[in-house]
Amino acid sequence: MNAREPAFVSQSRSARLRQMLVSSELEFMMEAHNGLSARIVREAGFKAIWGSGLAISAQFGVRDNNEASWTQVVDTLEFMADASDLPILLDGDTGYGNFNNVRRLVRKLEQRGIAGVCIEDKQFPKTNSFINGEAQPLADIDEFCGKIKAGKDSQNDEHFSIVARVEALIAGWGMDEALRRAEAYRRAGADAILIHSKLSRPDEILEFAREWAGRAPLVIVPTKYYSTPTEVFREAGISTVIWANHLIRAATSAMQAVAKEIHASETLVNVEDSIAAVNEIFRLQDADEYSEAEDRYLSGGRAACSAVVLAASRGKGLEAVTEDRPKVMLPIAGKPLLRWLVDAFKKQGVNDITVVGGYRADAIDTAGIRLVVNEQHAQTGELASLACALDKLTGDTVVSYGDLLFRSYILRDLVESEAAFSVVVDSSLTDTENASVRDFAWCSAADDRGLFGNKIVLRHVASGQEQSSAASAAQVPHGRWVGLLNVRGAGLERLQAVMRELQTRDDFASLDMPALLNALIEAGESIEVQYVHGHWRGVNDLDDFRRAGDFAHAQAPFATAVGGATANDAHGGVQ
Ligand code: SPV
Ligand code: MG
Repeated sequence: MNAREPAFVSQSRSARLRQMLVSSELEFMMEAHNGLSARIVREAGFKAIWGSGLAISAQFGVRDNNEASWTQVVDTLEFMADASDLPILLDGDTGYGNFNNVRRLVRKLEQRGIAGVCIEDKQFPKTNSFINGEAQPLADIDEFCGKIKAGKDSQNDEHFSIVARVEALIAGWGMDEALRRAEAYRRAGADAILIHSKLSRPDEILEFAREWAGRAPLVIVPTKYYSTPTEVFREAGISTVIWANHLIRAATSAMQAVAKEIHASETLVNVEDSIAAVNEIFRLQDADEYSEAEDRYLSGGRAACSAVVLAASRGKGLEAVTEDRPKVMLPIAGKPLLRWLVDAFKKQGVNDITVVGGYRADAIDTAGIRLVVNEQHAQTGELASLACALDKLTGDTVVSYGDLLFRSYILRDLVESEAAFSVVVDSSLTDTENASVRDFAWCSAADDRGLFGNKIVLRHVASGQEQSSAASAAQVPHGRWVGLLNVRGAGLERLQAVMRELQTRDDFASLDMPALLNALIEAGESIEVQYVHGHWRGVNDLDDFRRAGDFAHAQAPFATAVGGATANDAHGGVQ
């Protein structure tokens, strides 16, 4: 049966291994020595993995003499079993001790999802069969049969397989001894016999197979007689061929060549195109699954939250201090304004941050952010900057002015809002005579603590010309939009659609963020209002800039203790 047939794949790993051993087809197992190689074996199409003792010890950098402890081997197998759903047949050397060690090994292997173990009739600690094989002492037959019986008696899973490996040909004891041992091991309960040879021709293996005459499945390891056509094994009635060490050898050659080249040339350019891309490593590690799980399980099941920070302006009234940097890079209490904002976002789990720079974008500190540049910043407004970042956004998004400082609860409450659109409005700012205040907001109701918890929506925000003529507005505003907009779920697509429409307008280049809010409202969107009363600052002029330091200090840990009574905000100090 083909490995990809559903009936085969739905079976347990041990059942699949057993089926391979008893099937009348010639089957193949490929060596793996860690999780990554186990994944690679599966992707290549193999149906089972050989957990090679040689390869596992080699990847640890130790000898194939039981220098790695059996628990270290079993831990490695666990990574392999996690990385690949293929059955794994462990090369269990001599069973790491006597019958009792075999019993414990079998139980531990079953617990870790390993399908079977192969044990060889040598003595612990063993040496690889290809290193002076004739000098290697064989196990006493009865003692080895006891190990097989003990292993079979201790397995809980009826399909777990024990393969008995006959080393008589390796040790030079002859064909009769090999056959005698194989028969004894079969009678002791072995599910298959591995007959090993170190000759470069398959003659003794084929003779053994003839004499054996199918009494139990035969497994071979043609490392030395590799030039034998595979058809010969098929015709000889072999059950399973193990390609025993070829991935560790392939990895070794590749690593040697690449290390040598990089050392000699002191550059990576000569190797980059001939080695796996970093993305290929991520793929083999199943990094995408992690990202999906993150969306499902982190942030209370919310999709990853991103932010766009509008930071293109030099800052009107701040020319004296923004010769060599944009407003967002002004130092406030020891760190740039933008860093305060970025840290505030990160604190709320908003890690994907796109900053739209413009004026002196080269001076923006890009650590932990993605910088995009509005090259037309001198001739365009906020929406043109937002448009530069629009295609970078996926999932829930906060759009923010770059010149904000705020108490952390303001952002926390905003990103926790379930509404497709929500904004923060400061109800302490309704004095339209104050020329330095912009973005006045009118809402469905005034801020009234009696209404706490009631849904209030945005009706309009002063935009463009209105910014300077708000004093003459018929109705007193309910507050000021602070420059934070949260877009959630399907809201993002709708915002992008409204943006596309605005982009067709002749005056798009001059539009500000309030124009977008108003366009959303006109398009029938409901924008939920979260009222605050102070607790934030915008940096709009030199006065703001000077006072921002006190506010920022108050946001730092233990600031009130150190900085004294500086926690008041700029707008009346309501705490
Ligand atoms: C192994 O892969 O560790 C084996 C097979 O035991 S061999 O190295 O050929 O003995
Ligand atoms: Mg081995």
